[in-house]
Amino acid sequence: MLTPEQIRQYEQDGYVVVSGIFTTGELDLLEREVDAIIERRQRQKAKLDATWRGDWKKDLPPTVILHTHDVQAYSAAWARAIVHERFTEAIADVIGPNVQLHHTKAFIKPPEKGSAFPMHQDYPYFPHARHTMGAAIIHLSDATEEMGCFSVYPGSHKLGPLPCATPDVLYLDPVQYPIERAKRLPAACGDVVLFNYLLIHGSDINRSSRARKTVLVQFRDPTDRPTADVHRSHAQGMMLRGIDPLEGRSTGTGTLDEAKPPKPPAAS
Ligand SMILES: O=C(O)CCC(=O)C(=O)O
Repeated sequence: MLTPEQIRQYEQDGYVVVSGIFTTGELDLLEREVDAIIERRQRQKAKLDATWRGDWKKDLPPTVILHTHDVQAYSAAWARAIVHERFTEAIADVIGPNVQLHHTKAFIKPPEKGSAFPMHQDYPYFPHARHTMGAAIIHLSDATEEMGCFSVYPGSHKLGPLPCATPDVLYLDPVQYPIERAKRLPAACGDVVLFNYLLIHGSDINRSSRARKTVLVQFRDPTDRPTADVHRSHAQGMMLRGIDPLEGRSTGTGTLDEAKPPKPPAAS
């Protein structure tokens, strides 16, 4: 699926933008399904705003971002999308043949007031030993600079884990890593951004008149061990492509239990 140049870019820069994975028909359906999930969850009074807390936004206007985890739990179309042949082939091209689900989340940045994300690494939220963890952002709308497109510090994954500005909300010092210095990655509907979880990334406010819609699929090599028992999610450990050579025994969190010996028959 990916060219050697795209694979090299993922290794060198920590991210790559891939086009042509999903058809227009597939994208239309997936967008409708995300809208419907969010509407149903709003009717159920679920708490959907995912705007990050913290001082980083003290000079910004009030904003909101609609969000839900676990799209594959709510929609069969999304369950099919995360095992899509070309989608998982692109991920396999950057982490190897076996691709395991960690979690999914949908984001809708509403027009004019869609929240920014402070610059951060995903690593401290779910640290792993070999750093194979990455994410695929599937764009269900265009994402221009004005719409608060995804933004990165290219090559920053090579810095390794960095200290966070606060102990509870795990973003980086906004003076050292301002969003203004990040490279903007404007995207068209259908583009998929693959990036390593050590890459410094974030995004600006959606100031446009259109909603920015994305679904993020977090993935890993199944033999990469979590180093902390954190961030369990629906269907975590499910294989999206290939096999788990260790049958769930290596990953520790959220995957299959160690095989247990059969219970002895009850005494008669
Ligand atoms: O969608 C974005 O702009 C950023 C999302 C993000 O950084 C995250 O969920 O960790």
